[in-house]
Amino acid sequence: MPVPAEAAARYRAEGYWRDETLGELLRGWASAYGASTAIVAGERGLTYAELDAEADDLAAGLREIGIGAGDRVVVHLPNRAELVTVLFALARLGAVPVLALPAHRRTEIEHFARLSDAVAYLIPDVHEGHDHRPLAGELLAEVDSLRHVLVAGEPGPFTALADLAARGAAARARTAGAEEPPTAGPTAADVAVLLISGGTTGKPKLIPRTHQDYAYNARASAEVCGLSAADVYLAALPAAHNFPLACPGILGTLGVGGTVVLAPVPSPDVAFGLVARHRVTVTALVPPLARLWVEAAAWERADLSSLRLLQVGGAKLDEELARRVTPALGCALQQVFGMAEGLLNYTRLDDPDELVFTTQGRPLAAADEVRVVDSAGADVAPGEVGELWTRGPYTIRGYYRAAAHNATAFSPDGYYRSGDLVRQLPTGHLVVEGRVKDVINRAGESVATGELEDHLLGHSAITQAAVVGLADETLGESICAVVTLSPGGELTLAALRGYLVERGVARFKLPDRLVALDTLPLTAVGKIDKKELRGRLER
Ligand code: OOB
Repeated sequence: MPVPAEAAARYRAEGYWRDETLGELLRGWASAYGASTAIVAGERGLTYAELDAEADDLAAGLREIGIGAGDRVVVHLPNRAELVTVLFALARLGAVPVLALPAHRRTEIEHFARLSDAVAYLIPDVHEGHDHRPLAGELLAEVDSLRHVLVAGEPGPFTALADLAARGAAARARTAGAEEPPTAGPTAADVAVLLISGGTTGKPKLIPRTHQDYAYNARASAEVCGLSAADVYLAALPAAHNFPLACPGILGTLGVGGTVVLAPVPSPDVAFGLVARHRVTVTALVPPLARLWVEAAAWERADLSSLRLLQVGGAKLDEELARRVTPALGCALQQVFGMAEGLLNYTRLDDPDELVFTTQGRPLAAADEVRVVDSAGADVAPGEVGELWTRGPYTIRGYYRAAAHNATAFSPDGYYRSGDLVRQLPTGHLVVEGRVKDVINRAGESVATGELEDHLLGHSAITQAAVVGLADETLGESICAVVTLSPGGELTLAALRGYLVERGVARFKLPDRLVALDTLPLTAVGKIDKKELRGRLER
């Protein structure tokens, strides 16, 4: 689904799109910052020059086994150096990674491999106690397009990435001095990565991001965060996700000559040590993790003094938690409301505190077009709640191989219908109010779950809240409040309803059921997983 020629010409003329690919960009960074440390993973450190050379070796090795321009490769790696080297190697070949998340399992991986006709599947040997090789063997036998399983670590019956890189290095040595083979690399308009949609319904979609749009995404995000060569970015979230990868994340940090530290897991017990050891200045978290960090900072003895910025996004950050970030962690807070489909909203470093605490930021680019519309697709009055529609220089015009879905997910004039309910302030900042599909229809009345969740979080005994609609014979849907409670906290349904009435919440919005859990289920990137909750409670 290409961007119409007129808009494309404008994005080029206005400097959003440059004639650059991720592979070429790394070449430039290596010549500018060659001896600086680009990546730290465990005990391993890679300079920019080493990263550049390793990407070349791997690209040559991949080429040796027949992987080339346009081929899709399902990349299923945790936060290890190989994830970064492979991304650049594939970029140089014009091959396209499908960026699966570590928590994905057979259902998702098989779907990605079949949908993309992937030729290779790239896995770690064992990660977090899970051996990835048996499933890889099954998929290799079952998915027709798959020809290779490549392993970061012990390969078992498959091919080790390290061997492939060595083979590539040897091939490169053989041809050194000879004329560079006239391999046609990708162009800036080609697809660089296929990201996974965070969609809450149906099977995950693949999101084609081009070299030029993704390069802009990372570069502009780095600018908004004031990133420089002095910054050390901790990739705590799974690095295959858009947020830690390019908002500004890994790519944005490398673009300014900074250092990326890859955390194997995002929990404070591991991550705090990395912050102290590597003098981390910036990181990004989803709200449930931000809560853990804020709480852990009170009792973990770790030197977090290097941190200057914590980005929080991926799901709504409640105001009360937002206000605790700076006192607890000693760094500034930035809210990020983004989507793999493109549009990114950031609170700015010089925004007044109130905007940082109570909004999810404003669009990154002047060329981002944002509409807030009602169910008929008409603009709502300024400040009213409606669905966010957007198009712009780094927002897709269609999902990959999804013609039927695209017909409804995008407007005829190319706006992405995000499904997010928002209101926009006069400053341009957006406040996320929930999801269109997350409205419960109880006995004919509409109840926005986001609004109710905000009220629940105002209760002193409640630490986390998710409101879900459950199928109900008489009501159509009933309202179920699922919460976690603060230590020693107690709550009954009657007391909760009384509290909500006192806050002026209409009676038809009161929960029919209250469920207190020790922990809420999380998605692959760590957001509260309502789909899973609903399934569990309806069983
Ligand atoms: C990020 O990307 P995805 O693709 O995993 O999820 C996108 C969806 C949005 O449509 C929205 O429903 C929700 O996640 N979301 C937020 C939010 N940030 C994302 N909802 C409320 N407040 C926020 N701050 O999640 C993502 C991509 C790039 C940067 C940051 C997050």
